[in-house]
Amino acid sequence: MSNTLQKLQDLEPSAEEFRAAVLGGLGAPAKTLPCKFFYDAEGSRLFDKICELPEYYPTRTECHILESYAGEIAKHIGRRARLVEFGSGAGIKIRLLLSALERPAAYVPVDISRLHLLAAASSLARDFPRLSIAPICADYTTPFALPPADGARTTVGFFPGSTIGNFTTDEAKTFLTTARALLGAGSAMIVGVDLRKDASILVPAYDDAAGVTQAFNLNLLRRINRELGGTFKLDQFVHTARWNDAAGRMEMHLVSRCAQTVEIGGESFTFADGEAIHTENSHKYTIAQFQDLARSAGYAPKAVWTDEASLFSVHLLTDAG
Ligand code: AVI
Repeated sequence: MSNTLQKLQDLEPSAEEFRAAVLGGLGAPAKTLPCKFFYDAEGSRLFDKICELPEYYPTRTECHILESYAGEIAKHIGRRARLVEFGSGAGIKIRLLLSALERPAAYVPVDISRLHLLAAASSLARDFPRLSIAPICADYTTPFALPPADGARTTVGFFPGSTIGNFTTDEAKTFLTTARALLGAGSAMIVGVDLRKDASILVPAYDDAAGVTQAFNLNLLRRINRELGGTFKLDQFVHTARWNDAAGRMEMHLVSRCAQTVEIGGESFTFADGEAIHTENSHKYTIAQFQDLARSAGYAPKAVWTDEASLFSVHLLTDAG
């Protein structure tokens, strides 16, 4: 392991937080589970597989945009930048930026999945031996502090993958506002945002023929069984993906195949036949809608890059002061 890889700052969410979220979500009149808990080791592995599916266009389209415009993005950012990535995952997209930047000063990957984070940080440290890497294991929607910005000229947030779409619009505004405060005065932010498009492209992206997204969705129930002593029978739930036009979002649900009762750590939850657990929203924005959202959070939209088919967008925002 390279000595440019700093000690992990570990703020991984506790089992108690997971338990409270699950009991609260399944106890509500319309059952929900927070999508941030998809990403245990198996969920992270399945998500990496989703990113390679032919139907799931966001990852390859965003990578194509980043590859095509990395030089332009690097010019906007300038030399000796410190990059802070929210939800760094496998750390593939950051390589495209780091390779184009002039003498990047540091990289701070922030991710909820500790094993995934450490593996990605070690691999990056091997490939960028002069880069200081300071991993933080945390839920980036909760407060955490950045390490000192030794020698960096500027700090730039990186939030790719359209993960911003997994928030409600209010949550997205709160996230951007909090991130702007964390990154500091004069900072910038690069955000990947999936664009609104026809449901005939969106639905298969969230319900692929190989069943990987189905396994990803159902893995949340497996995680509840393993970590909270749940009794979910996975074959008694069906994965569904729907486009909600009024809300401008894809939704994932797990629908009960029959009337049944599930126990979780001593509590019982009843399901009617056909009752759904809403597990994820994935909002899709127009460019103008997202720029308005960014302005409402104190950012000035500086530039936006898209692919030829206008499937996906990458926005550069700067602190409006
Ligand atoms: C992480 N996030 C942006 C993905 C999305 O597209 O909303 C998660 C995902 N859910 C199903 N497929 C991928």
